[in-house]
Order: sequence, then structure tokens, then C-alpha cells
Amino acid sequence: MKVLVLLPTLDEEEALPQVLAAMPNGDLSSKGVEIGIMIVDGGSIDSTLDIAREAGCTIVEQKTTGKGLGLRLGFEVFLASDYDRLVMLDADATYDPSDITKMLEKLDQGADIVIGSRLRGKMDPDAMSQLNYLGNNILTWIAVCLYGAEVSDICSGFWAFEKKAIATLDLNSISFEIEAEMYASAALTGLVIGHVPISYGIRVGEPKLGSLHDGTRILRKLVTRRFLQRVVK
Ligand SMILES: Nc1nc2c(ncn2[C@@H]2O[C@H](COP(=O)(O)OP(=O)(O)OP(=O)(O)O)[C@@H](O)[C@H]2O)c(=O)[nH]1
Ligand SMILES: [Mg+2]
Repeated sequence: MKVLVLLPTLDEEEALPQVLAAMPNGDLSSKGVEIGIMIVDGGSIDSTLDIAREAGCTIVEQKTTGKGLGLRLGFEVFLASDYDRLVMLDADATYDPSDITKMLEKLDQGADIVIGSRLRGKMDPDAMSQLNYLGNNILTWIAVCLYGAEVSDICSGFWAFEKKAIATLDLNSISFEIEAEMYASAALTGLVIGHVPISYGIRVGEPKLGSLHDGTRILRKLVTRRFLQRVVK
């Protein structure tokens, strides 16, 4: 089993070394899983790319900044590769790479897509601002009302996928609304979505997300995908 770990990066020189160091290589290889790490970079001007290169990661560079553009580019590269599954997690050291093992176990149990849930998991009390905590809960509640498919953390940045699930997703997000669109597209096409409680810690380095601006984009994406049922920019 070959698993590609996709890390979206934009100026993550402070966090990336600890994310790479925490990859559960030994645990996974004892289970017959071989991992490769791919950085999709949105135009870092710090030493993110040097760190990734030295660690032997595959590097994909975006032409235009935007997490959604970056993940979609990473998905295309994955689909053209010989990897069987993809795991994506933010490169800001908020997620614990050792949770990859239980995300993959959920795929083994039959899920097409697994969403790591911070809101049902173990969250450091200072990891999420009150505004973001409220926003994440409200957006998740709206998502369930609109699509009906179970979800407990719509804005999670830690997901795992079978290859056929990535091939099925129909996405056009530019920015931080991409995770909401991944959920919406999976729910509309009836993919089996699994959920795993995960750890969430304090971010290392500067956040790129603007709570109100990006929260509004996420809400707009949830509503347009539900009622137009096609991709709208
Ligand atoms: N490839 C790529 N990655 C990006 C881009 N913008 C942000 N990222 C990465 O996406 C991940 C999430 O970004 P964050 O700024 O942590 O946003 P967030 O986790 O939603 O919000 P916080 O809770 O404030 O940390 C990080 O690993 C960023 O480096 C981009 O334009 N392209
Ligand atoms: Mg973050």
C-alpha cells in the first residue's frame, strides 16, 4: 500500500520541520504502508522549500496563491501517480501526523473519505480562538442541515482519501473554502464519509486564514453547491 501525504504550505519554515519529524514512518511501515511526502507550495518566500528539498519531499509549486488551488493541483498529481491513497494535513504543526494511522484504519473499514475531527477530538484550550470555534461549529451545523451527511468538523485540515474518491470529487475552490466543497461534493455523490477524533494543538508561525473573510467564503460555497449543484466560482 502506497500512501501520499500532501502538505499545503505557505511560509511554514517554523512549523514544517516538526511536522516532517513527527511522521509515523516506523508504525506505518510495520503495517506494510509506504509513505511519500509531497509539499504543494503557494509561493513561500521563506526557507520552506529548502527544508522540504533537504527532507527529500516531492515539491509542487503553484503559479497562483490559494489553498484550494494548491490542494486541487496536489490531487491532480496524486491521480497521475502510482500511490493508492492520499492523506492531507496542514503544515502548521496544529495536527499530529501520528493520527495518520487511525485515519488509514478508517479507510480500511470501508470509508471512501475520512475527516479528522478536532471538535470531537483532543483540542489544546489555546489552539482555536473563540471566534473560530464558534464559526467552525456554526458552519458544520449549516453543512449538516444543507447536505444531511454526518460531519462534525467541516473546516478540518486533516483528511484521508481512497484514490477513487479523489477522482470523484468535483471542485473549483480557490482558497480556504476547499474543505467545505470537498464535504459538499462527497455528500452529493454519496461517498461514504468516515470520522475520526484527532488532536489539535497551537499553531506554529503566522496564520494565513482570515476568520470573517474566509468564513463568509465557506458559507457561500456551502450554499451555492447545495442549490446550484454544480461548481460556481
Ligand atoms: N499550497 C498552499 N497552502 C497554503 C496556502 N495558504 C495557506 N496554506 C497552507 O494551508 C494550511 C492552513 O493554513 P492556515 O493559515 O493554518 O489556516 P487555518 O489552519 O485554516 O487557520 P488557523 O486556525 O488560523 O491556523 C497551512 O499549512 C498553510 O501553510 C496557499 O496559498 N497554498
Ligand atoms: Mg492552521
